[in-house]
Amino acid sequence: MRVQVAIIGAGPAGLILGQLLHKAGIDAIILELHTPDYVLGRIRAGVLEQVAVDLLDEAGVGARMHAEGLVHRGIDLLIENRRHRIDLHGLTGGKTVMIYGQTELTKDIMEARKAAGLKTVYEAKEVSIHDFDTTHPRVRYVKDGTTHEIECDFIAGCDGFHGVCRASVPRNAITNYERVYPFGWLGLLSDTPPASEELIYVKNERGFALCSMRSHTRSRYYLQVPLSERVEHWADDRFWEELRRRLDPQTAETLVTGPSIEKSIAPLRSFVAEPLRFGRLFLAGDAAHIVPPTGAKGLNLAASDVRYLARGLIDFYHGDANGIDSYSERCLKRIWKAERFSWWMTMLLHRFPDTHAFDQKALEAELDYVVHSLAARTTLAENYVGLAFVD
Ligand code: RFL
Ligand code: PHB
Repeated sequence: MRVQVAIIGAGPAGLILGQLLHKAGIDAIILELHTPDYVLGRIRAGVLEQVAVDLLDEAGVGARMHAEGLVHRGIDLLIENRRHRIDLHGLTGGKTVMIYGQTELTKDIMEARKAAGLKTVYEAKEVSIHDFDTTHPRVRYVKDGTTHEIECDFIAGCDGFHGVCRASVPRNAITNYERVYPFGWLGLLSDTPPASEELIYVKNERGFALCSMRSHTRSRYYLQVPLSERVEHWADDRFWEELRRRLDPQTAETLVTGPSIEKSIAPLRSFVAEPLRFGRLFLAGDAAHIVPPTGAKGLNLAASDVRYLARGLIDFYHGDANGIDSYSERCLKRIWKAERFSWWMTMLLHRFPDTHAFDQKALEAELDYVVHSLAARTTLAENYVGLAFVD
């Protein structure tokens, strides 16, 4: 088989890229290791920046998001039992974020692909990529015991942090920057009304917590836990009790609890691979970088990477290679700003096991500064809603 672009991975990066290329008349195939149900079963992101919302509109898959998503104009920081609102809308000249689950977004794009008859191979095993240092790359995979080969012009590595694409690049051609944090997030999803109208980011001496949501009837909560914790040790009652202890009395009092639909622990990590292009192979999304979820940037960065990549590929097929030549550099500028913000939010709001007494005091001062300074709140808001594209 021959296609113009072979996309590896049907997460948000691969699916959005597939849709943008389809709109431009570029022939692409998506190869995904897992089944559609497995992909849809992963409960992940919930917050979309305005630029991601715009991109989904551009890709023609924004209708249900606008109908069912929740537009949020602010977030709360809960520090020492006091809630401080960050007025995202007021501080950014009218920008907002959209609450819409990654699961729903993924479902919308999967359905759009199906309706348009686009090629997706689920349960594509043993994917391997070849000759991407030439103009004739190839991709091989096994489906139902049979080996298949695809010839293409480009390979888009959208296969997440543990994928095969980044791992196929010669070690001396890539530099990895990494920071691992000494804790994880224990997440719980439940069909209960959210604790508050807007998200609450909680700084507490027992550890960080986050009250988020998927709709007016479905909540998502997170607790900072040590890396040694196991999800089996967290019965729902224990989770709710610990969450209440990290909340202010009023929020704890009105918190509606119920059985969990999903519960999982995710470790926190910051990671960037440089560069993002190796001949005819491009890395995008979690395949190229990871942010701790505190800044809600992972999915949004995946969207902004594929925005650059789709534009670059479209220009290439119109005779202009500038976009793909500058892909890595332009993406990395935006990636590092989101990495910085996510790292900063993480440092500010979590409890670190061995913080030096001086650093602890300095962090407390910084937090006080953030909630009381208009300049600091404006900086937080500008980054949270997503930095504008410079081009
Ligand atoms: P994905 O979603 O990991 O998709 C990669 C796909 O590639 C497939 N794959 C392969 N396919 C073929 N062959 C192989 N060898 C393959 N290896 C892997 C995988 O099965 C998968 O389907 O990466 P992508 O598309 O780059 O998307 C990235 C986002 O999923 C991720 O950044 C976000 O979920 C991060 N994130 C958040 N981001 C936000 O913008 N806002 C949020 O509020 C937010 N909250 C979160 C999050 C991530 C979390 N976890 C669990 C890490 C909250 C959490 C708890
Ligand atoms: C979520 O709803 O899953 C979520 C929201 C905000 C974050 C991280 C995760 O910063």
